[in-house]
Amino acid sequence: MEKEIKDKEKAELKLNIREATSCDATAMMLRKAERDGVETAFHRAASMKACPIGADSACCKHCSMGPCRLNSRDPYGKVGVCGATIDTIQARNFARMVASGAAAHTDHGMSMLDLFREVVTGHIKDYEIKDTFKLEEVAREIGIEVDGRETKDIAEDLYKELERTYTQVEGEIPFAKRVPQKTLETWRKHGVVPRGAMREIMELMHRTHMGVDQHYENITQQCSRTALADGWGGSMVATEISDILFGTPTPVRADVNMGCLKEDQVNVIIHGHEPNLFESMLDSVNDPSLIQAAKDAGAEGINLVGMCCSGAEMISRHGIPHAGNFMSTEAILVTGAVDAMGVDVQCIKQGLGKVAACYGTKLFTTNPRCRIEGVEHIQFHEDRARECTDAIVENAIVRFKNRSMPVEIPNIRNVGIHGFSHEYINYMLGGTFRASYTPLNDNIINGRIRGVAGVVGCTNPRVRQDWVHVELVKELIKNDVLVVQTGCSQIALAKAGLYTPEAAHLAGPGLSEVCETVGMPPVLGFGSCVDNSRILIACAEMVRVGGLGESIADLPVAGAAPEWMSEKAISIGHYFVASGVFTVFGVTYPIIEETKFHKLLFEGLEGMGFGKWGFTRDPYEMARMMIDHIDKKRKALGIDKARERVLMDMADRQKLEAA
Ligand code: BF8
Ligand code: SF4
Repeated sequence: MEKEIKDKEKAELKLNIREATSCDATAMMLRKAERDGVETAFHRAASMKACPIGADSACCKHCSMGPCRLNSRDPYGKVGVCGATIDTIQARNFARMVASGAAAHTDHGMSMLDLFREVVTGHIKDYEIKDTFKLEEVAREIGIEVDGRETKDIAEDLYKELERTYTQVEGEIPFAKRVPQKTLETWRKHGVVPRGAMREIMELMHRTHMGVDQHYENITQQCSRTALADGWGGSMVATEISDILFGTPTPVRADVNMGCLKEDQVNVIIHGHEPNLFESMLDSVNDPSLIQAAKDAGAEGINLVGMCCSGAEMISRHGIPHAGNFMSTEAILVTGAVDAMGVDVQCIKQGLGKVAACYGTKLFTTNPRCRIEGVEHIQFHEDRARECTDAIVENAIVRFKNRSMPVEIPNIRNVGIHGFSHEYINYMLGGTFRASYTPLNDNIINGRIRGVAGVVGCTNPRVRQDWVHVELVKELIKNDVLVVQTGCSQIALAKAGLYTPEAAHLAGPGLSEVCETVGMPPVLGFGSCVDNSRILIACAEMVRVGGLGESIADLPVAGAAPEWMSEKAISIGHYFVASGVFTVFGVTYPIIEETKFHKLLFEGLEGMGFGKWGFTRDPYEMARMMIDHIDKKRKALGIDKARERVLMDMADRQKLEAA
C-alpha cells in the first residue's frame, strides 16, 4: 500500500514537458533526456517542492540559538529566540541576497578591471584596447583630462579612478557623476550614495549578522546603498571596461537556438559570464592549426556557440550564435552534439557534470572561483589565455572523433538583430550628425512611444520557460512600450522571433511607425546581466536630454524580471528600484505580504523618491501594472494625451491557450 502511494506520488510529480517549457528545442531535448534516462533541473524541480518557509523568508539561521522558524500565516505571532521580528528576519535575508548578487557582479567587474590594468601596463599582451573612442568618452565623463593626451596615460588614470568603485572607503563612487542631479540628491538625502563596493558589501554582511541591525528600515538603507554599488559601480565598470577592451556593440545579425549546433563540425560551447574566456576562445577556434586538426579528425570545421550571459555579450559584440538561456544548458548536452563545454562563473548548474558525462561531452571549469566536484579543471590565465582555450578545443576535437552516440540537433534557428548599446541608440535615432536621445524623448513626449520597459533576467523551472518573458514583452510592445533587454530574457525573445525589424507589426501603431522609420526591432537586446548598467545610462541620458522630468523616478519607464531565480536578479531589481524605477518580479517574492518590510519595498520607498517593487506571476497583469505606472508618470509630466491600452481579446487568449 505504502509503495502504491509512493508510486502514485511519483507519477503525480512527473514532469509535464509542455507545461515546463515553451522553448520547442528544449522540450524536444527533455523528451530525449527521458528516453535516455537522464535527469535535468526541470525534473528535479517537478519532484522537489520549493520549501514554503524559505519561500516566504520566514526563517532565520543566522545563529545557533536557531534556526528560528516563524509562521508566515501569522507573521507577528512570534519572534526568534533573540527576539528578532519577522521584519528583521525578512530584511536580513533579502539584504543578504543583495549582498551576494552585488558581490557576484562586482567581483566580475573587478576581474575585468584587473585585466584592463595588466593590458595597460603591458603585462598582458593577448588582449588590447579596442575602443579608444569609448575609453575617452568614459574618462571624460568622470572628469579625467583627455584632450591632447596619449591613450596609455588616459587609460592609466581611468584605471586608478575606476578602482575606487571597489576599494574606496569614503566618498562617492566615480560613476555617481553620471547620475541625474535630482536622483543623486535623493540618494544623498537618504544616505545611500555608494562608497566602494567592498565596503558596502562588508557593512551589509556585518549589519545582517545576529544582534546588529534590527530595524528593517535601516537594513533597507544599506541594502539600497549596496545594490547601487552594483548597478552604478561593479556592473557598470564590467560593461564599460569590456566595451573598451573588446569593442562596443553595434547591431549585428545573428542566430539563436539549438539549431546553431552543427552535426558535421566540432561544437564548442562557452557558458558563463566573463567575456575574457570567450574572447580567447574566439581566437582559438579561428586558429588555422586547430581548424586543420578538426578537419583531420573528419570535421568540416569548429563551431563556437554561446550560452547564458557571456554568450549574450558575444552575440552583441561579434554576432557569435547563441544556443539558449539558463534553463537550456543541460538540455543542449542531450543533443549529443556538444563536443566540449567550457564554463567560468555564475549560473553554472552542478547538474551539468552528470548530463555531460552521460553524453561524453567534455565539460571544463576554468575559473579558480568555480570548481565542480568530478569535473575537470583547466585554469584560465589571462597572461597565457590561449593555453586554456586551445586545450578545450583540442579535447573537443578528440571527442568529435570518438563520437559514439547518435546526434540529434533540434532544427530550430531564429535569426535576429542583436548588439544595441546606449551609444548606438544615440546614433540610431539621432543620426551621425546629431547623435542624441532627443528623438527618443520626442517620440515619448508625442506619444508614439508610450514609455520604455526593461525586461530582463533568468529563466526558472518553477514557471514555464520563456513563456512569461514572451507574453509580457508582446503585451508591452502592443501597447507602444519600447522594450530593452538583457540576459536570458533577451534570448527568450530572440527565440520567439521578436528581434527582427519585421516584428514591428506586433507593436502598436506608434511604436511600429518608429521601428519602421528607423528599421529597428521593437525589442532591443543590450547584452548580459551586467549590461543592465546600459539601461541605467540610457535612463540618465533621457533625463539629461530633457522634457521627461528631472530624475529617473520621473521617467515613464518600468522594469521586470518575470522568471528570475538568482540573487544577482534581486540585486539588479533593487538597484533599479533605488534608482527610481518601478520593478516587477514574477515566480515568487521572498517576503510575506502585509508585513511592514513588504509595505516599505512595495509602497514606502516610492514616497521617499525611489522607485518601488511589484510582484505578479501573470504576464498580462505584469504588463498592466507596468503600463499603468508608465501612464501615471506620463500624466505627472503632462504628456498624457488619451491613450487606450490594447487589451488582449478573447480570440487572442484562445489562440494562446491552444498553442
Ligand atoms: O547573469 S539572466 S540565469 S545567466 S542570473 Fe543567470 Fe539569470 Fe541568466 Fe546571466 Ni543574469
Ligand atoms: Fe533565531 Fe535570532 Fe539566531 Fe536568527 S539570529 S537564528 S532569529 S536567534
